[in-house]
Amino acid sequence: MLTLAGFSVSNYHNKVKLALLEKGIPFDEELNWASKDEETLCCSPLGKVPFLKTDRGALCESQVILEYLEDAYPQKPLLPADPWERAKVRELVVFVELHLELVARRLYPQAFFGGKVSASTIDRTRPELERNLAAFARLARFSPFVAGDRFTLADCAACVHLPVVSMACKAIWGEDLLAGLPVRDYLKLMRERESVRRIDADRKANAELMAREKPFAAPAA
Ligand SMILES: N[C@@H](CCC(=O)N[C@@H](CS)C(=O)NCC(=O)O)C(=O)O
Repeated sequence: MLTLAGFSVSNYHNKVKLALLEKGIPFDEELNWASKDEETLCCSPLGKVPFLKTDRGALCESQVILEYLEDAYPQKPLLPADPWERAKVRELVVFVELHLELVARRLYPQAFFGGKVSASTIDRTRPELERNLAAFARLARFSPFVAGDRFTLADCAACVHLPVVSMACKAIWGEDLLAGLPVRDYLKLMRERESVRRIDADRKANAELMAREKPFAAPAA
């Protein structure tokens, strides 16, 4: 049995959980608030979540986990068979994470966790995000899924990261920099899926737990 360790407010945790649910792979979940204890570091050396416990050992880094699941559980594939189409799906995952999520992540301490981000970081992040979003608009298909006409690994990433990027922009600038993209309609379509509804319900429950157990960490990413 696979065990997914992490917490359900985490977008990277939810990316992997979505793939597990979509592929119909049985798994358990283990709550881990990105601990830095020895047991966690043995599984995920930076103490980041998620990580996956398997009967062969632990695996960290959400994208590596997703690729492992594709290889080890080929049923209900979330990557197309054609090498070019597979690469285009992976291109979108890398693009969303490297150029949108990781750029917006600089804002999270202030946007979500009651901290402060320097004015210079906020100022330089906005044009960078605007440029990267315009570039993403050229790649993303939204027809109706982010990489085309079927649900893929790119949706596992886009569906969990885009709302967080959007919330961070609104919290910092009072403006959704993603408003020019069809993200609202896309997320509405995603929420028709049982897997996405489960992710949303678990996120809400975990956010309440987080607020109780970690009073200074507001729920967000
Ligand atoms: N590249 C990692 C990113 C994972 C990540 O940043 N997770 C966050 C939670 S959303 C985390 O563990 N943060 C705590 C930390 O960085 O110490 C992946 O794809 O799994």
